[in-house]
Amino acid sequence: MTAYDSENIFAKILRGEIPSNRVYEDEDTMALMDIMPRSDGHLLVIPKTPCRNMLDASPAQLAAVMATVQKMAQAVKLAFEADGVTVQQFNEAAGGQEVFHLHVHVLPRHEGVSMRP
Ligand code: DGP
Repeated sequence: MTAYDSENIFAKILRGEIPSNRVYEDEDTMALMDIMPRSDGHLLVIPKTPCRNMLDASPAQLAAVMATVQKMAQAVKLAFEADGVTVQQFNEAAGGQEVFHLHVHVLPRHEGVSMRP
């Protein structure tokens, strides 16, 4: 298992070293807008504690993150009058992961509108 690197972007955001557009926060998780949105309202949910991805997450981290994902999916569906919501999550470079702090993408979707690349 690859070690957690505390210099990743989301760790810096959690430490307040770089700015972010936070839309939700609780004791265990935070949600922020994605800087490269693939749909309007595209946001990310992250745990506040160190975790590289789903492969090294604890059951408690996963439970907290997924509870927030559900809240955010319900919220963006309403806020963006979406027809549906895509939830995505990538693990390791070969699995499409670019930032190595666990995060789940929440993307509001509209009928007939493709996600941007
Ligand atoms: P991935 O690891 O493949 O799930 O992609 C990382 C995502 O994180 C990508 O959608 C862009 C987003 N992202 C990268 N840097 C930042 C940043 O500094 N702030 C925010 N809010 N999002 C970022």
